[in-house]
Amino acid sequence: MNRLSNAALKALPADVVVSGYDRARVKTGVVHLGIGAFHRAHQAVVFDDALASGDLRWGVLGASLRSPGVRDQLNPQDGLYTLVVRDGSDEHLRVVGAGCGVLVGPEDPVALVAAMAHPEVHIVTLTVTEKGYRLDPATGHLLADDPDVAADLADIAAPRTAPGFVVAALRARKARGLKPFTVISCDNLPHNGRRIRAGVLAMARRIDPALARWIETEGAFPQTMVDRIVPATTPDDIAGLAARLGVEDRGMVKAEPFSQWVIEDWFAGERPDFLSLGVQLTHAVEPWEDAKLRLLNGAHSAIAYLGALSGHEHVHEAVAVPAFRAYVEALWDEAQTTLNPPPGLDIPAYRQALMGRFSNAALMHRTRQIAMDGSQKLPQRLLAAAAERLAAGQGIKALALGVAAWMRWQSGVTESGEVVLVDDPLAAKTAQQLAGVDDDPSRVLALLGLSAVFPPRLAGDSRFAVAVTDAYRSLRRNGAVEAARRAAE
Ligand code: CS2
Repeated sequence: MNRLSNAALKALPADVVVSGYDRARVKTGVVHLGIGAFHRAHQAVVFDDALASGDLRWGVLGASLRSPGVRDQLNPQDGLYTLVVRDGSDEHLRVVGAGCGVLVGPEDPVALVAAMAHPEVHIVTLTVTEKGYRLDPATGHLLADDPDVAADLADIAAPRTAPGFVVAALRARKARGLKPFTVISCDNLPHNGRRIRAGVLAMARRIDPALARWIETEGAFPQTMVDRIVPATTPDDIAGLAARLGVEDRGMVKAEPFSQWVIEDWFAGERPDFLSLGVQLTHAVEPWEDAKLRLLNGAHSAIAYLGALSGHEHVHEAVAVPAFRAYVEALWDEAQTTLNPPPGLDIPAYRQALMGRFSNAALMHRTRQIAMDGSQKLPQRLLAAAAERLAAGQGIKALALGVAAWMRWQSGVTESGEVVLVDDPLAAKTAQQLAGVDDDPSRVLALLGLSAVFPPRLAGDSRFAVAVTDAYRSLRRNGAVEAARRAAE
């Protein structure tokens, strides 16, 4: 079967939305580092809307910093892919044309740096995950002993890391008398802008202090809050879409209708008219980040571990279980007391909308997908709220069960005895902590010793240890569903 391409657009079914702008006239104004499904279903759609509004400066050159997979999906398709928006029985198809090609960093780092240093590029967006920032989680300092960071410091002309590419490209821009681009981190992390800025400045200082000073004064690294549920594409999704389109699209992404992007109003140069594109600009992103991470993502992670342990494969199936639904509400009751909601965010309405989003049966969002990389997710999703509640003398029954469910998942066995992969950068470390430790309180204690996950102050708080141990015991004795029911009482 032919692949999706410019030539194939004319023959697509009439109900597939294709933007009408002239792709041949689009300029590359954005370079995106880490071109996964989330970027394609979120930021790229906003840039596609900017192009469709007639401002042709915002084409996106994608870059993979690791493997050529996405390049091989998109380049043979002229950069085109379909966004499949699903809600219950509704399906809406749109071909996104903002992509101007994909480069693979490790194959030709010099070409990627040159593309980022082009005068028409004004924005560099990133989704490189927590690990991609190369910062020590405990200190926030650049990981100087990371071999890729060391290689970048030795030869910044051919970088390997995300901060390395930003430094190399900003260095080339400074040498050419250009302004810096704005660096917009779109990773689902608190203070994402500050993190990338810290890594970039630390690296630049080691390479050229004058460059670091220029970045410090001229550069812009806004914080952002990003939100859209984008489950991994499956081979069935690709086959189903091919039957609908009459051509094969290996780069498709599927998502829910909801999408939100809040960006700190801090830019170094040109940008699209974000406000008219539905993007919120603000001077205070943190209240948005906290609300999203602690309500949406906190519940997502807790339900992912509880659901996966008890054999619920998808999020919508898990939240259909009355005990899990009640538990999510109890978790939100706890988490919401730690929030300072931004103007315009109505928490009860937000909670109701979230439950609706989790219940979207057409997304088939796997609990095991969300369970991945838990060591990197727990701190901002569950632990920060738990620490704040304890400091205020409040209980943490529901939050503690979420933490205990993550701990229980680290054993790599579900309640029915199925052996599962613990897909996490710290998996070897957690396995080592648990080796030969049999009784429940000792297993909890062993995991609380992981300082990359649990801040020592929280791990050393006996109220926290007791609450998590009780929840862990309840999970082991009663199973996830009954433990959730009790935690919601
Ligand atoms: C999910 C997120 O996989 C996960 O960890 O919780 O990807 C979630 O779907 C998004 O943050 C929603 O914006």
